[in-house]
This record gives sequence, C-alpha cells and structure tokens, in this order.
Amino acid sequence: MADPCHRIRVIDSHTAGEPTRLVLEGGPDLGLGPLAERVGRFRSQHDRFRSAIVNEPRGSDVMVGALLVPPYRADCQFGVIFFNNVGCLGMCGHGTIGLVASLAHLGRVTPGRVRVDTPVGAVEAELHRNGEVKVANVPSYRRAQGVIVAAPGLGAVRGDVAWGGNWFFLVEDHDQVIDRSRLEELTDYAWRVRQAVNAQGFPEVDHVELFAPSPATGVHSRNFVLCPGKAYDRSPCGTGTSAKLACLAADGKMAEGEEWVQESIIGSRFRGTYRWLDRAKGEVAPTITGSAFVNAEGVLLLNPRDPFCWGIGAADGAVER
Ligand code: PYC
Repeated sequence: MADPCHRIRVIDSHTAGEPTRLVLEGGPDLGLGPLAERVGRFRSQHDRFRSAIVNEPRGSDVMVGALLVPPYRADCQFGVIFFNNVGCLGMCGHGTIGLVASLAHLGRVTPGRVRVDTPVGAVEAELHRNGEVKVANVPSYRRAQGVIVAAPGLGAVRGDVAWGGNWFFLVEDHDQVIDRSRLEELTDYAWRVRQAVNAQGFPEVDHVELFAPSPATGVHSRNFVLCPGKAYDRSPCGTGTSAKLACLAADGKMAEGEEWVQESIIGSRFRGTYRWLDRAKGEVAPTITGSAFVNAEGVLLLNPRDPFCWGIGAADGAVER
C-alpha cells in the first residue's frame, strides 16, 4: 500500500531553553514575493500547516516554528517565517539564533555573517567560533511611554509599548515576584495586563514583559515574557530584549555600545547592545547574543487518516501538498 503520509523534514533546537522547530522540506509553496506578502499567504491559506508543526500532538504550546524559505531581499542568504501555537510572529530572536545553529549543524553556514530575510525586515546574524550567535535585529523603538491601563482584577498598571520585531508591553512597576515558582500567577497577571492593553488602544500588542532586578551578579534584569498563545518564553526573548533596549536608550539609562545582560525566568541569558539609528525618532539598532543547541533531526508525518493530523483543535481535512 502506498504511504499516504506527507513528510516534513525538521530540525529542533532550543535557545536558552526556548524551542525552535525549523522546517527544512515539505512546507507549502508561498511563492517568491516579499516575505511580508508570503506570511500573509501562509496565514490565510496554510494555517493548518502551522498548527500541524507546532501544536500537540507533535509539538506543544511553547514550540516556535520556523519555515525556511528563499529570501526576497537580494542581500539575504535565507528567508524565514516564524510562527507559534496561535499564529505568525514578525521576527523571533531566539528563533534566529536557533536557525543559525541549525544551519551550522547542517553545514549550511560557517562562522561569519549571514543575512536573513523576515516579514518585518532583514536581520544579520554572526555565528561565532564558540557557537554563540549575535543577531543584529530590525530597528526597534518605543511607541508610547507610561501607558496606564486598568487591568481586570489588578487595577492600574503602567508600562511602555515598544517594537522589537514584535509588539510588547513592558512593565517594570508591578507587585509581582519574578520567580520560576510563580509561573501560574505571572501568566495570569500578564494575561490580564494584555487584555487591558489591547482594549485600551493598542490592539497590536501581543507580548507582555515583566521586569525585575536579578539576584545574579553581572545580570542587569530578569524578565517574564508572556507570548501571544499564553506560553511563557523560556528564553529572555530576543525581540522583547530589543524592545527593552529601545526603552533604556530612550530613557538615557544605557549608553550606546554598553552591554545589557537579560536573564529569563528560567535563568538563561542573552547579552544585548544597541546603537542609535535616529535619536529624534528614538530608533535603535539592537543586537542580541545567545546560544542554541540542536536536539533533534526528524521527519514529521502528516497522515490524512489521523484525526489530529493538523493538531488538536485545528480544522481537519485533506493533507496540503
Ligand atoms: O526570542 O524574539 C524572541 C521570541 C519571541 C517569541 C518567543 N521568543
């Protein structure tokens, strides 16, 4: 009997604890236009594919997918579309580090620079000989400072709205203890804050970041980052750290070229720097440095007879080829 399964070649990695599943072969054909257009097609025509890759039973809420595609920008060597359990991401810092580590594992990149096209702009990654990856992220900026929202059950919460490749609401001023033993409480708090931010004029904000000092020497801050699908980021979040750097720069709290060590809720770390692109607009060019480790190479099978072929909760139907 002919094998009815559609096969998808993937490579899994984690960056500072946060997983990335890179789709190498078997993904949908999205054409060759700009990635901002291709991600639109991915969203509207291939959402079941997204769900099949990252959702249960093959994945989990925390899994971030990365679809490797040909770049559109002539100066890029690779293109990528990032996605999670509920939709697509603009950029993904931990995912880009995972992408480069995975490509290095496959022998497709060597130490040095590589440019990657994404739906929100080109990023440049530098693979170091020790395996670390430094990502020069898209221009980042603060859109609104000291926004006060009335979060259900919490009262007034103040934070900044900033872009780092995704939209963030960054909260420093809160009564939460940022500790791994409090994941449920932190998730509940951040989710309520997100609801209020969305309801009060910032519908595009889908990530909430809570900050606190870290007890660790040499670490500037610890964060808890709640992602759009209610999973928390195990890494310090590359795009979230970029948004943080933009706020620090705008507040004059960190100098150009200085290093910021951002710790995640599980204790993993990214190092960040920035340089000014446009002081008047508050626009900075952030860099994020971290490490990723490949932990699986595999082939996913999409079996049309499997009632959960497209992931639990996804629409069922024929396998897309
Ligand atoms: O590292 O940018 C990031 C990221 C976004 C969502 C999860 N990780």
